[in-house]
Amino acid sequence: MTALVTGATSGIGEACAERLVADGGRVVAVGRRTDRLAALADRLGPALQPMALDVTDRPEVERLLGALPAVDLLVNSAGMALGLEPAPRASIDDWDRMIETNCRALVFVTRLLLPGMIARGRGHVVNIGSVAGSYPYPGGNVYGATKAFVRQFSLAIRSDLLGTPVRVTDVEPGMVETEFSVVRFAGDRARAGKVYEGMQPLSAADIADVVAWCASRPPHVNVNTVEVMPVQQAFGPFAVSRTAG
Ligand code: NDP
Ligand code: 8X3
Repeated sequence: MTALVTGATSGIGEACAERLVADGGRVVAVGRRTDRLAALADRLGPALQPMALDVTDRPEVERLLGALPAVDLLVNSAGMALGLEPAPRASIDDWDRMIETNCRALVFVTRLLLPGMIARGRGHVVNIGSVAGSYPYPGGNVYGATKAFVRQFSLAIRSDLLGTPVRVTDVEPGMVETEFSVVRFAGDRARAGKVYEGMQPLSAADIADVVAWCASRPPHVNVNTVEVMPVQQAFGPFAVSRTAG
């Protein structure tokens, strides 16, 4: 089994790479930070092939993925939230980067790998969506919308792939302690740490466990969507404004 894991230099993608190698697979690990990729390769040995790549660089994505050997499992984990500002004050550049990474890059990478999977009669795409794609929260505006896109794209390509053995799954986590909040808050580790203070978030390994479970079902089983939260996270009531306007 050969997997391509994007976002493998940190968090959920890194944990997926570790888990898939531990389970006996080979992993092509994609990320921009070459020092992280080198450390991962040192740690996981020859089963891990590092691939320094910015998934938003479409010509590079086409060049490098076009030269790949057969990929059986694609885990699209590269992604981010940037900022938590309400829409009228949010950075348009941040919005642009989220859309570019979480949506455009994800669909291009997927599109490039699907024909090979179909031709070989074997393949599985696991996208890392988010509960933010189903449940809106203040400041989650474009981030949540990108994850709703990932959810719908995942379901939609299931329709397109009917009649082929290729499987598609959207794994939608709640709070997972990774570098996610550090990135969201532009490197402010103190603010990021507060997100998980006083509660037990999911770990990246918890999500890797879900991904590994989805990927190891018998070939006739497609897990469409998995939503998973920490026990200490749930839903809020509708917000109601009682001021005029
Ligand atoms: P991390 O910040 O720890 O990891 C993000 C990964 O994405 C890094 O490896 C980063 O690598 C990679 N990445 C970002 N941009 C690019 C790019 N342009 N090209 C290649 N790689 C890129 O966060 P998580 O592991 O938590 O996030 C992984 C996914 O999980 C994201 O899609 C996120 O939205 C989703 N998610 C996270 C949740 C959480 O609470 N943590 C909950 C729900 C979903 P590098 O910088 O080296 O390129
Ligand atoms: C990350 C989960 O709730 O921080 O996608 O948006 S949340």
